Amino acid sequence: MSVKVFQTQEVQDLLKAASNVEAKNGNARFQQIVLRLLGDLFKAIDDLDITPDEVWTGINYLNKLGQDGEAALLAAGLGLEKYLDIRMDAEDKAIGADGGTPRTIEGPLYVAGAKVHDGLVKIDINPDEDAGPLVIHGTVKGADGKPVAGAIVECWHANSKGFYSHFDPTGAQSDFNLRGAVKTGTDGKYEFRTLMPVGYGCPPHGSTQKLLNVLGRHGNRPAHVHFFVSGDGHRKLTTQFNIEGDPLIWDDFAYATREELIPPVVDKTGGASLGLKADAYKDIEFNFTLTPLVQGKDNQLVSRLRAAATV
Ligand code: MBD
Ligand code: FE
Repeated sequence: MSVKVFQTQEVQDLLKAASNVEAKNGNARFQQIVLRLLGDLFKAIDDLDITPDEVWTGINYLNKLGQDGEAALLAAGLGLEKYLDIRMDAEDKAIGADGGTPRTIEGPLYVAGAKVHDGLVKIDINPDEDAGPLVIHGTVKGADGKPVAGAIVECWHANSKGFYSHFDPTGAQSDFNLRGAVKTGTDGKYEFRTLMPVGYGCPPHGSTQKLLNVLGRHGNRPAHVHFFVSGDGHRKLTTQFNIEGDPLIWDDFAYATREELIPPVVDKTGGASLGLKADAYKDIEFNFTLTPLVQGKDNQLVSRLRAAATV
């Protein structure tokens, strides 16, 4: 179709009516956003001459995406979650709130409710033949470089199949396997004794992978470990590190890799005395630098639906 209708009065009136922007009732912010997003969609349909068949393909896709419970996974895969980070980074820079450990996306697989241990916890509950022992440790510091006492470090990661507990399609993992939380003492130190993760892959027959296939993209992440780090007077940090040497390190389908978040992996011995499953183990030291509250507030706290469980 070569005709364009977007700018017509009829279509502009339709957008105003559908979003109800001129009404006294309803949520004004919501109306504004719906007007804009719906308008952008209408305009794209006009500009690109998106056919009715294509529109219905999209509508049906959304139904399937929700059925699969993959909307947040798709948000990561389409770079939307990364985009929110880019915006927060820019805001931090503009107000001088930068300088801490870089943030990177949370992803959709956090589970709230892990028991908080003092300083150190072993988080591998289930045996995993294909995973070797890994110790992750470091210090939580403030912007002044001093240790933060009473900081909470939460960590979660995948097993040797790339599956996370609570979301494992094989049902093989116990609740909170490879998930944990520790509270730092006056030295600011934390430690997780665990097993080496492998990168995650999107469910091969899910809606996210289906869309990625059409785009000619893969749906895999390099091996990584997620963290939330919080402490009194500091903003809560959401970050991850990648496991050095993973071939996908700069080819993450969720775009979470950052130069500063690839710590060295060091070979060590003495694991037996630490209660690890082998004497030889991998050691990763990763220190966190938190940033202070902005005018007394945590301006980077993100509210989103999260899974939760009890221990
Ligand atoms: C993950 O483990 C993850 O971290 C992200 C961002 C998306 C899917 C799975
Ligand atoms: Fe992850």
